[in-house]
Amino acid sequence: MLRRFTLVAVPLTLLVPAVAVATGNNHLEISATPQPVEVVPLPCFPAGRLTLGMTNTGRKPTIADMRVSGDAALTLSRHQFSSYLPVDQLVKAPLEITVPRGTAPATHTVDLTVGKESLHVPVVIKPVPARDDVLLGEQAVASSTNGNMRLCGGVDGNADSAQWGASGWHDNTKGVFPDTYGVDFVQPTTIGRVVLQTLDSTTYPAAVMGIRDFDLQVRTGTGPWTTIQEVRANTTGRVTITFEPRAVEAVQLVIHDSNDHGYSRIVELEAYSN
Ligand SMILES: [Ca+2]
Repeated sequence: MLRRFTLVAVPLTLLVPAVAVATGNNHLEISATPQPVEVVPLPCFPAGRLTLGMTNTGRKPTIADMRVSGDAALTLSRHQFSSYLPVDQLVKAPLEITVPRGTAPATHTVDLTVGKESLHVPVVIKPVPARDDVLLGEQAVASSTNGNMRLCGGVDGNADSAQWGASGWHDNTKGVFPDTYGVDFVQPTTIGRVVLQTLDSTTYPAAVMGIRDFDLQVRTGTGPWTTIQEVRANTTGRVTITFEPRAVEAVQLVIHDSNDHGYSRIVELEAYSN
């Protein structure tokens, strides 16, 4: 009798699980923005970016597992999005979508599934855009890349020093030079002007944090690098170098020092035919 009485005395709240696993319930909303999402088939062009969302419209917190799948043409940065879901609160996660160079323009689909709920998001593969800046989106090559930065950050089309953290590049060998950063073209490309935007913001002016000493080099075929120009004691944010246009297969900066003698910081490297 005593034992039975003890069981009855357990507070009712402890018998109800605080968290239930969602298995195809009707109290969950899946969302994704934007729709459609657009993707450009270049190796360093900014990826198509979807924000995935789950909202628990039930009366109790829950845990949900979203399965993320897509057509074979698409490379997805994640295949699952699992989260604890409080009631009536949108929980979000990013999904980056890329496709290989040469992928034909078409509309594909990313499928988001939670239990029996699913959402089919259109993914539009765009033609490669006409570009004045022939480095934009092309394959960047660097001697090293700091773990907080992106290799592609220097050729992603964003030259705004204020967005340096999300859209710039620097090496991973603090205080050790030279560092190199450039692009390998897939076919000979004519350039006659190169523009470097080094870090130059109100907080981090070029004279304090920017690249100071560097060489602009180009390569033709498998031949050795040719130095086009040497720049020394630079303190400006934007440096333009013009020269007799020539067809090259690669372009790079060899950076010998920065104004803080730490990292080689590039917000954007651009090249034009004239
Ligand atoms: Ca950039």
